[in-house]
Amino acid sequence: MMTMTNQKLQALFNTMTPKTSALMFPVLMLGGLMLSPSAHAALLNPSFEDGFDNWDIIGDVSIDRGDIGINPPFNNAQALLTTASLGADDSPADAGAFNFSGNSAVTTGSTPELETFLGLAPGALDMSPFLEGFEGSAIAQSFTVEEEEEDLTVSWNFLTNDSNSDFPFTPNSPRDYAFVVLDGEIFTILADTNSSSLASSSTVFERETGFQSLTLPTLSAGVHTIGFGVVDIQDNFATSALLIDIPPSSEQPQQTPEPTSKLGLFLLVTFGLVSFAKRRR
Ligand SMILES: [Ca+2]
Ligand SMILES: [Ca+2]
Ligand SMILES: [Ca+2]
Repeated sequence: MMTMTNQKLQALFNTMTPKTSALMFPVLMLGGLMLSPSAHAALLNPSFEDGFDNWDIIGDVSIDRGDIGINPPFNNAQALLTTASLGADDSPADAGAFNFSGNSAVTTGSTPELETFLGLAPGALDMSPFLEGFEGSAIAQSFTVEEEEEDLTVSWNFLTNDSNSDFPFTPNSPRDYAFVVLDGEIFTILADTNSSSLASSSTVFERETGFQSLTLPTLSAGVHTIGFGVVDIQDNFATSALLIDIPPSSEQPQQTPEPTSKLGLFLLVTFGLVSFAKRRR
């Protein structure tokens, strides 16, 4: 009985195979096209919902889900960067009180770890010979822009325990700051210790700007690299931080099915064509 069934199946398979193969060819071609990598039009994982997937990070960088006391502007996660702490953390707080990742910020200037990560020249983050960068943290991502890509808008919030310089040669000069790097150049300073939008913060930091938006200019088609960072100026003390979040809508507009659903669609099309062929026979 079992043998008969197998023979019947084998006979059925033999009659079907030529036509099935002929049908499979265009379907496989279609499947191959569907399974090819899709064109990524913009930042991947811009909203940090997948942690730092697709991002490069250096220094004290962590995913914050509102634990700092400020909810992420988009969905449930935001990037938190600080200038803590190669040296002592902020007095009188215990060491590490303003470090959220367990990884220390990295050096700038003569040992330009931060500049090198961002494609900047050593010392590029110094404000002046008397207002040098000391340590900081950054995130960066390289991404491809298609011609029809919408402009990228970033939400940021600068938080600080620092104040303007009281150094005799640089009285009242701003110190720590947060910045954007685009394609290896400092594109803009987001905020510094002198920013007029700084107000008292409900977080562990003394002051914050609150979330603000930055829209980047329309980028040419091709590969670009964007970076965000925060740096200690003049000394290692009085931590500053930067929150970054980017709307998930700026993620690739050309949505394609996931591999699993692609496989499901492929099988559906294949079996659909096979049954269609069988009905015709
Ligand atoms: Ca988010
Ligand atoms: Ca520091
Ligand atoms: Ca500082």
